[in-house]
This record gives sequence, C-alpha cells and structure tokens, in this order.
Amino acid sequence: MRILFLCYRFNSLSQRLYCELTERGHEVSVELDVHPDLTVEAVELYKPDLVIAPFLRRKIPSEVWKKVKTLIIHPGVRGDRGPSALDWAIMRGENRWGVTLIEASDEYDAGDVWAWREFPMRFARKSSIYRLEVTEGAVECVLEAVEKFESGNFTPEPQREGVWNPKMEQSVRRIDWERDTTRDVLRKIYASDSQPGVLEQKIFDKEVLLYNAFPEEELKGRPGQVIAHRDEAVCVATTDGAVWITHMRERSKRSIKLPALRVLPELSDSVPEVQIKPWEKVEFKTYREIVCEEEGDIGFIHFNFYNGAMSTEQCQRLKEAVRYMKNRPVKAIVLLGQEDFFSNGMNLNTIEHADSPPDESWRNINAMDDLCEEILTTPDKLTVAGMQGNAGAGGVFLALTCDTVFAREGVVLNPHYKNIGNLYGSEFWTYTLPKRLGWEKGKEVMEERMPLSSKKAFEIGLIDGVFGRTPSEFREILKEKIKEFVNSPEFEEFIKRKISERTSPRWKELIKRCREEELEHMKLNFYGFDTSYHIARHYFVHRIPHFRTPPYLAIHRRLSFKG
Ligand code: COA
Ligand code: THG
Repeated sequence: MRILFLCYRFNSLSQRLYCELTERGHEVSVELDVHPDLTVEAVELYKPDLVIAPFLRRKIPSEVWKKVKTLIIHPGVRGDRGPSALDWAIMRGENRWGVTLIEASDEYDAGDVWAWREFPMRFARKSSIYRLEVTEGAVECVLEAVEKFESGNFTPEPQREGVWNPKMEQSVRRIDWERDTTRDVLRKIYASDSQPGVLEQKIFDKEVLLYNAFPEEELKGRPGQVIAHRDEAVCVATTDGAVWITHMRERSKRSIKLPALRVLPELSDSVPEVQIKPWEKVEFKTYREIVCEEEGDIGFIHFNFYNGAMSTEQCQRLKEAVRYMKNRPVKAIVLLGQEDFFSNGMNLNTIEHADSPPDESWRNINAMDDLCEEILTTPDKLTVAGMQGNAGAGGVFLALTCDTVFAREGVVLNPHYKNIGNLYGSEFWTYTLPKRLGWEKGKEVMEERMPLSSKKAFEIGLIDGVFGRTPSEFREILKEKIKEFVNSPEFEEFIKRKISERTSPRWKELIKRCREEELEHMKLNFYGFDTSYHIARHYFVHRIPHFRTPPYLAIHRRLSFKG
C-alpha cells in the first residue's frame, strides 16, 4: 500500500512505524505539518491509499480525511480525548493506560476507533512511557488497522462516550515545595518530560523549567532548598526527602535545555558537591549517572544520559568507568546505555551553549573518540553493546566499537551523520563499518538518511542479534547469551585472537590512522567555510519547526516522483 504520514516532527514513534511498514513492503512518504494547504497538496500529489498521523498537534483539514481514510494515533485509552493525554494520565495516577487509533473527524479525537491497546502504567517520565509502552502499542494498532483496511470489510466502532482533557497548563504542574512530597514532585516532573517541563519561579535566582527528576533517600533539607550537586544535576529537598533534577531551561525565548548546573552555575559554589563514583556500592535510592555492576564474570555499565546525548564531560566520566571495568577480573564488559536510548552521540545542546561551539564540538568529538578508543583497546575481555533503546549518529558507532552488538526488538537506529549538517563522522566508523559490512555496503548505510530497525540492521550484518520485547526481557536474554559464550570453549580462542590483534603494532597503526583521518574531516565540518553543521545544529537544538518537508522524507516532493 501507499501510506502517507502526517507528523509534526519525524519523531521516534513516526520512525518506528516507518520501519515497521516499509519493511512489510508498504511505501511510506512523510509530510511534516507545515501548513494545512501543504498537507492538502501532499495528499493530492501522493494519492495515498491511507493516511496515518503518528504525532500531530494540529487539525487535519477535512479535504484530507473526506478523501482518504485518515487514522490518528492517540496516546490514551478509548474515550480519552485532548492534547495532553499522557500528562493527565500520569497526574491522575492511572494504573492502566493505552493507545488508540482514531479516525480523523471534524472534532478532535472523536472519530471511530480502528484499534486500541492497553498496558499497565509505570511511574516514569512521560517521554519514557511514550517511547516504550505507547510506541509498542501503537505499532500493534497500526499493523492491525492496515490489515483491517486491506480486508475492505471492517467497520470501526464509534469512539466511546469519553472525557475531553484540555491542554495541561503550568498551574496544574506547579510544585508546592511546602506541601508536595517527593512522589508529588516526581509525578509533576514526570508528567512534563520531555515537554513542556515544570515551571519553577521561586526557589532559584531565575525562572526555569525543570526536567528529568530522580528520588533521593539520603540527603535532607528544608523543603525547596538546594542541598547538593552531582554530575551537573542539583538536589532539592522536599517535605519528606529530596529529588535530583538533572536538566533545566531558562524561561526565556531562545533558551535551550541544559544540565542544571549550566543554567545555574552559581550553585556549584553555594552548595556542596556530593560525588558518587560509578563503581561505589550504594544502598539507598539516589541519582546516579553512571553505574558499574558486576554479576559473576560480567561487568555491566549503565549510563543514564538524558536523551542519550553525551557531553564532553559525560564521555570522560564514561571512559573512566570503562577503564575501571577493564581492570576488574571480569571476562566481559557490557555497555547498556539507558532504557529509552542507548546513545545519540555528542551532545548538541551543550555544544550550542558553549562560548565557542566549534571548539566545543572539537572537544566533544575527541572525548567521544577517547571513549571509543578505550573500548577498542580492550585486548583481554569481550566487549558488548546492549542497545535497550534507540541510537543515532555517533551513538550507533560507539556501539560498533564493541566486539558484539545486540539490540532490543523495536529499537530504531540512525546509523549515519546525515541529518545534522552532513557531518563526516568519527567514532572510528571508518574502521568498524567496513569491517562489518565491507566498504560498498558500509557506504550505502552512511548515504541512507532514513531510520533502520534493529531487525533490518541484523539482517544486513550491522549488528549481531535482536531479541527481547521489553528492556528488562532484553537484559535477561543478553545476560544469558554472554554467560553462555564466556563459559564456552570458544571463548578462550576468541580472547587469544583478540589479544594478538589488539596488541599488534599494525592494528594500533590502523586505528590511529582511522581516527586521524576522520578528525581531519570533522575539523573541516567544525571550522571550515561550509557552515551547514552549525546551521543544522542550531535548528535542531532550538527545535525550530520545518518550513518545508525535505524530499528525503517526502517521496511525493521529489523531482523524480511521477505519481
Ligand atoms: N544532542 C542533544 N539532544 C539530543 C540529541 C543529541 N545528540 N539527540 C537527541 N536529542 C534529543 C532531542 O533534542 C529530543 O529532545 P527533547 O525531547 O528533550 O526536546 C530528544 O532527544 C528526542 O527527540 P524525539 O525523537 O523527537 O522525541 P521522542 O519522539 O522520542 O519523544 C515526546 C518526544 C515524548 C516528548 C513527544 O513526542 C510527546 O510529547 N509525545 C506525546 C504527545 C503526543 O503524541 N501527542 C499527540 C497529539 S494528542
Ligand atoms: N481530527 C482531525 N485532526 C486531528 C485530530 C482529529 N489532528 C490531530 C489531533 N486529532 C490529535 N489530537 C489533538 C487533540 C486536541 C488538540 C490537538 C490535538 C488541541 N489543540 C489545541 C487547539 O488547536 O486549540 C492546541 C493545543 C496545543 O497547543 O497543544 O486541543 O481527531 N481532523
């Protein structure tokens, strides 16, 4: 079938659905929501069999849905309506929630229901529920609806008599530090992550929006008082404990989301730094950016980087953790990232915020490469990347520096640097990619701009295995697989070969050359007279809406498109 996506942004859910449908033989073209007239034009040009809106905030013009069957993904249960569905579900503390595929109609979210799924609700960030439970449910709904649509004899059920929940205002999200418990504060910040954040006007010197909170069980203070900082996050006391807040944004136009201490640098002097090293054993709940964990012969490294973005300093801290693990008596080192994202490469927000973005880009890519090199130069242990969540750009190639790369089912990869101003890329991709795919196929992967499912990545040999429906299922299977291998007779032979390769002067020379050559190109991207990287980064970081749909997304807008 020919399917047209209408979306506000080509976000993670849209990308996942794109993969699922195209890999089943459908053709999918994407039109971003720029202007209703362009939406109507897209439908006229493309003449789709079906329109799907995975992530859309504006009303679809009736010219569209009167002509072509149009289905909208709503991140809520049947009967629920409105633009802040998940926010309200988290605030109300729903035990179960869901996702519903609704036919477009004149009235928002009131059309007939084509498919729906429900799931138990976790106490977690909105964006995490969206990227995991909602996304899995939405995929099932869409595949079911496509089948129903193709059968030609399905009649959808009318939307339930439901509730309209308006756009959630900041007044609902506001924290009352004198009253709210840790759980209340977490709920409010969870319900507002990744957008719009919780507006805080009282406890800091500036008005800020808060993002990404974690409970703290040890530190105490007067409610609303900032009591500590760690890894650029700040800890604020509540009525019954405290919370960590890792990210903030100044409440002003053109501000961007940053590590809390970069928004409030004065706090680094006025409150104590309470460090915890990744390898320390900690018995109470707190915020830990990087955690090293050992289970028998296997060392796991979790890195909980917000949005999978890795600043220079985070790369350095992660490298320190890898170095620690290399000196432990383990047979394997497993990089796990976090559940929503494995890694999205260097942190474009902290780069944008720096006094000199070119210099900071240079520091950040070198820190990424130092980390990658630390992994590559592990001669006597198996290294494994366990991608529980999505990865993009340098994050994919970070994973490829490991001997073995596994991903959860449903993970979406963007193994290229195209979408951020056509960067050449580094992270030793000129070593790892041809080694896995050969130069021809490797080049093809780098030239492609569209996302790739983990399943497809496995089929083409980019990664070594795909399993597990949920992050925890993935980790369980992963553990078993690694255990089996490190205790097998082949393991000794594998390590012998690895040591002889990774300690040989020829190999060392090879990766040195790869790094140097990649960085030569990157230097041009950062300092050369083609500024497309700086422009693309600026648009990305400031979340500036597209003013047209790029032809790589919109088949119907390509010169070659014949209809
Ligand atoms: N450096 C810095 N930041 C990076 C990065 C990098 N290298 N790589 C990725 N990121 C960030 C992006 O800037 C983005 O940040 P933000 O979400 O904090 O603004 C984030 O990583 C991932 O972006 P994206 O893939 O577009 O988001 P998502 O689809 O995974 O999730 C949601 C975004 C969940 C917040 C949003 O889609 C949402 O609110 N959805 C629910 C509401 C809904 O669907 N409504 C429909 C109408 S009822
Ligand atoms: N029918 C048609 N188009 C649609 C929907 C539909 N477009 C997408 C939409 N459903 C997804 N759901 C909603 C529900 C409510 C609102 C937006 C998307 C909403 N919007 C406010 C407004 O337009 O005034 C603005 C809110 C905001 O800024 O976030 O209330 O069923 N044809």
